[in-house]
Amino acid sequence: MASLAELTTLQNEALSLIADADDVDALEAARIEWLGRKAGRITALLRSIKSVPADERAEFGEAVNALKALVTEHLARRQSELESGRTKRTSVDVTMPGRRLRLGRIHPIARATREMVEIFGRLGFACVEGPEVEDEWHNFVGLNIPPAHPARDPLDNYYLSDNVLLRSQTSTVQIRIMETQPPPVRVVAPGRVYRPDTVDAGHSNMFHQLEGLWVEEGVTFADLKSVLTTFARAFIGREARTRFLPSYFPFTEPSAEFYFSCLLCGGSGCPACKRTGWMEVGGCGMVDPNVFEAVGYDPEKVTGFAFGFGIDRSAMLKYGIKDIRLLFANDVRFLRQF
Ligand code: 2U9
Repeated sequence: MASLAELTTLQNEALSLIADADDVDALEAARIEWLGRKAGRITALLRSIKSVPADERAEFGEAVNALKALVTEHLARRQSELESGRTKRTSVDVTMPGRRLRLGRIHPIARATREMVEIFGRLGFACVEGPEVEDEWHNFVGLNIPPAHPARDPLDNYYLSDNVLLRSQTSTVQIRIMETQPPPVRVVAPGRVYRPDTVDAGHSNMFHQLEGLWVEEGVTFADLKSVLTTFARAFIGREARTRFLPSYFPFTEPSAEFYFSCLLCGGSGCPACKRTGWMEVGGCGMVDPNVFEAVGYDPEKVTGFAFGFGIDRSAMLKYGIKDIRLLFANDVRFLRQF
């Protein structure tokens, strides 16, 4: 006769065998081993009850029957687990729609830049890039910006050390191009620039510029107007118009500010253009002869025009973005809209 302690050991053995059965055949084998009618181990215990001494029989019989009930219950539970597992595996609904993939989006700045570069590409401009950490020569001296000029004020620039700063304009790239290759040159230089402005809805201390340069024999201000007007029509729409007002920059002479007819009202006047019908886009002009001298071009032989504007502002106008900080907040709820 098995003792009550032995019954507990048997119970553990039976239950772990059932739990380990990982298919219905293994489970059936476990059932036969423990509850088989002829040679089941619990069946044998049940048969042995009648030969237990009368004073222990009731307790022993109760324990064996409890063991049988427990093992039966575990067998049934494991059986249904295995069956439902099998059902899951075989019931793939091939007609269900696939899980939606979240595609990434092109950032509005990148999208505007690509579009601009593509338009200038059609006009024969190559796209060039240069370093964001620059020296004073490329950021100022080569561009005819003298030492005392307010643009060089240390408080208006991010100086990293004497003579080294984060570029405040992408003109540095055109200077580098002219230093390394002879005319003709027809390039646009998009990229990040840095100025310690106080950040608000319209200003960021890092923003994006696109500057263009065309240097060749016989290039005139008429070519400048033609290129920027063609660009405006491609970027805004066929009906776009341009306007040029006299201005001053150290690196161009003569210089102008250029305006596009308002993107939102088309020129009739609205709050966005302060009812003028025009939006100031950027600056431009004929490259100053001093700039040509600085890079070793002959100002008697070649002429050229240059222009520059903010990509961020153009993207904000085009896509209706009211706060420049949204462009740099990396918030997917905002970025997903583009
Ligand atoms: C070289 C020579 C001249 C590029 C130019 C501007 C005028 C200009 C600003 C407008 C708004 C930049 O985004 S902004 O802050 N740009 O006003 N840029 S002419 O002139 C050059 C460039 C390169 C070698």
